[in-house]
Amino acid sequence: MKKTFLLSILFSTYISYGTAQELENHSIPEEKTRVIVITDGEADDRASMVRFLLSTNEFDVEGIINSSSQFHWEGGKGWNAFHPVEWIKEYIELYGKVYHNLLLHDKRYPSPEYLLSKWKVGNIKGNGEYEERTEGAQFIAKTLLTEDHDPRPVWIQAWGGCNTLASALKIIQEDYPEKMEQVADKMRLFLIWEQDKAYQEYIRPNWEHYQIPTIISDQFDCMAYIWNKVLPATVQSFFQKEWMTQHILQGHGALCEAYPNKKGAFNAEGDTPSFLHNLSTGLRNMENPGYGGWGGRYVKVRNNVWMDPKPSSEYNYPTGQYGFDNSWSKMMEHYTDSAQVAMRTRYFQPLWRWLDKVQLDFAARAEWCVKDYASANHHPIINLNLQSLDLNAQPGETIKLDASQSKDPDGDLLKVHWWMYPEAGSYKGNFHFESEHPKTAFKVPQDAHTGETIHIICEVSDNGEPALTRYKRIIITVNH
Ligand SMILES: [Ca+2]
Ligand SMILES: [Ca+2]
Repeated sequence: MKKTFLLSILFSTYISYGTAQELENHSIPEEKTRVIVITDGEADDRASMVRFLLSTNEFDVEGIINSSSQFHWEGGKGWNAFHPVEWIKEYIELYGKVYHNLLLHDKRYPSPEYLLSKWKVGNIKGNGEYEERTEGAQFIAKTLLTEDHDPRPVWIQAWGGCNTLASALKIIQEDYPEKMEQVADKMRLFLIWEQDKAYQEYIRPNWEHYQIPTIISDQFDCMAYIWNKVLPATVQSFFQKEWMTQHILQGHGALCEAYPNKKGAFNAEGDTPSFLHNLSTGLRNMENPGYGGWGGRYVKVRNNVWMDPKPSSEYNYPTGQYGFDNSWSKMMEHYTDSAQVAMRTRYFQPLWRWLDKVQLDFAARAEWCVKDYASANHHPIINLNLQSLDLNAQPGETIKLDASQSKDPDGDLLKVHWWMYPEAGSYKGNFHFESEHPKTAFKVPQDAHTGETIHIICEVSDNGEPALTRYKRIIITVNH
């Protein structure tokens, strides 16, 4: 974060910075996302938990619940073995060892005692078992039934099976049928595949008609065990041994040292996209799974259920359970033909396009475990010239865009990158927009039709180490 004259010449497109005093009126947003994690405790869940705990300054954690999955259950043998439930407690205790240092960087980090109070054991005794009223299921039910007048939804992330969630919803249906609609209004679901039969067997027939926003992800898989087969080489460098060892594993305190890795390299974090979706990056993806963000981009396939955009027209959405056995990712995993590999790379792009920034964000949080505020990096704060991020404009109209008043809490130099995200909007004309200037202008394409939307991303990165990025998304609706 040293700012030298030379640096400001080298980074001629960087803009000037604000001091910490100037930033008092630009403090980090207080509103956090309410989340419940349901995990089957696989090694990659334990890796995800390290990153999750380091991200809890942005969440109100309403539950961390052990569950089984089709892969792991209590009593399962070999690959199906179940990791003892106490691993969650152990990771929270490791978080406790770095908690006071994390507070130096964001006072919103929850105490380890608070997190432990949210840890409960759900349905773990079998693959897809959801009849038992376990403590974890009852805890989820109670959280969803509580009338706390909090308008924020509760995002439920299934890192494992849906059985504990199914059990919770069944309790609600049996004991409080009159509350089902109200509970459904409060819920958002992010499923990492359907990792057991419980979604199809119970949740879909009883709850899907309430139009609960539900993402069933397959593109997560590029962050799981196949990352070194399917990610582009430039992105892979952020997952290889050299990078991971330097930025996460060594010298970053007890929690990062316990990160399950593969001989110093990234192993897998298949479940991580479910909470990347809940980070307040500024991408507004929580408003609509079709907008795209750090947790990927999805399309609506039925009711309010969202799945991955098709790799090609030859792929069809599943009618039943979607998971390991019929996953598109698994079909494409072993492609070697160059056209097929290119298709696979495009398929995963909604997720990997952000992953360099995602890894740098992780690295900064790892530094927060051991460094004081002045020695570490913190996210820039984007200030735009606009009253609203939702604009109406006519074809040919010019919209002035200005991010030059953006600030950085560390006084870092900032670099602005504006770009149009065609897949996120409904305008499908052949039009490209990109700019590296803090002040620029966007001219609405002449062939845009009334009602079509155009998404413009303002991406601001600092020159701290590791560099951090935040975003704003402007959505233009075309009118005449
Ligand atoms: Ca898992
Ligand atoms: Ca910074």
